[in-house]
Amino acid sequence: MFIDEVEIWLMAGSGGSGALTFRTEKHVPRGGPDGGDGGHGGSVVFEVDSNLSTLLDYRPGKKYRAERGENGMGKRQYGKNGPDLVLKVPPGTQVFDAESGELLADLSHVPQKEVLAAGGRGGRGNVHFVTSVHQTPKFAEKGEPGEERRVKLSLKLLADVGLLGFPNVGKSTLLAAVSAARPKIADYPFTTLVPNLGVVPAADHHNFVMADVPGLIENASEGAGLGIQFLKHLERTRLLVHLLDVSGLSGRDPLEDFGIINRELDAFSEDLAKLPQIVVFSRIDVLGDRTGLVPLRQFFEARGLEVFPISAVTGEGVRDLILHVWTKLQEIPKEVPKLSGVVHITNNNRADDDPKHFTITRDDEGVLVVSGKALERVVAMTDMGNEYAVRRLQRQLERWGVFTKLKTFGAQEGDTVRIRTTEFDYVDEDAWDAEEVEDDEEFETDTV
Ligand SMILES: Nc1nc2c(ncn2[C@@H]2O[C@H](COP(=O)(O)OP(=O)(O)OP(=O)(O)O)[C@@H](O)[C@H]2O)c(=O)[nH]1
Ligand SMILES: [Mg+2]
Repeated sequence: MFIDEVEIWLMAGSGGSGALTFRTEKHVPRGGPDGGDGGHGGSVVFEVDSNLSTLLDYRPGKKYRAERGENGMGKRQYGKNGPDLVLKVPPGTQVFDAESGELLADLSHVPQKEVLAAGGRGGRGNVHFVTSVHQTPKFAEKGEPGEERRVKLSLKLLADVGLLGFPNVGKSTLLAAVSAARPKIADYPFTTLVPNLGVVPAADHHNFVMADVPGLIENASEGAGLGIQFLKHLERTRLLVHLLDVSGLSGRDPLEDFGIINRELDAFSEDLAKLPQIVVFSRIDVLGDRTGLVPLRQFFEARGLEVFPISAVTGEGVRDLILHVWTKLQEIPKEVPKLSGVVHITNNNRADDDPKHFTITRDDEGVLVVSGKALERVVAMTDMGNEYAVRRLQRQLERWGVFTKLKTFGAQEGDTVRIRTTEFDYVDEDAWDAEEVEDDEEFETDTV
């Protein structure tokens, strides 16, 4: 068993901005605000797909982005929501926060979907900001940024298919021919001493995992050869590919080999003996005359076993075998590895939703950095190019105690304050124009 791991970025879509528009009608000289809301950004969602066996489709370091929401429009029209980005993963995939190492999700069963990066809320259009005092709000909200996080996907790779056979029949050669695995291959028995796993590309971008284990001989279940210590690897597979050397090079009788190995499987475990088998005649390129294979094939087919003659060296018959294995695998249910069963998605930036919870630090350059999830979100949703929106933000920051706390922290007139990517100069609160505060009364009532 080995572990398939990859680190990727998840970037949810931001919400679309709310619209800043006013009604224009023939007989109404100055219509009221009618800016609609932006659409919500798409989330990044993981979905379990039982046809997958590996995480090979994920490119390390790649950013997987969901689309943003459309902007709102006039006449109170909503922007369209951005579609979710659905990422398919094999059952048994665990998702960890790459920074903290915290387990975010166990994706174990079908159907299962988990949101791992939430899309941003759409910004509200100016219709939402009408108050008794201000009938014509000249600003709208920007969309909320989508959540971004770096995650590590981890999958304990279990083999779907096990290669079975006497030593030297060509098991490792077959694995090397159909996967990127590079097991040792040589013309003597027991070349393979430990199991090798390879990922085999099959049809339609799907793949499966194949295990090559050391060869078996008579009395392996009693310890002969390398014994049966590796059979437990085969026991967890769903299908066995049983290689028989029909070239005559080994001097062994394929029928006898078949019987011996199956008796060893029986002796090892009932579960292993019960697994479906596909019979492969290997090293057929060596045979000049193949008529001898006809009765042999009939023998197996009469027992309901399918036979595939191959040469892993020339490639003859190999693709047919792989496609057949893939078809078979789809008929055999996959047992899902037992995971911890916890599913705790801690994403939501809505979890810590109180803008009064923030911290202040001074960075190396003397900049006062105000951090707090909800607070930063409000700043991100403020259109800094719009003086009305900026004034509203000032009022909000004051209400949440940002300026008071900055003062307590030792902020001096002219200090740079940073919230998220927005910077402004600190102005002593007491110097504020009382009139302006009054003018902004409308904002006292609106909630975030
Ligand atoms: N001509 C021919 N030779 C093959 C073919 N497949 C394997 N061989 C040769 O057979 C020998 C044994 O191949 P391996 O793949 O190491 O056999 P194995 O079953 O993995 O053997 P162990 O690891 O010892 O159990 C090597 O010399 C291979 O080159 C084939 O299709 N045709
Ligand atoms: Mg080998």
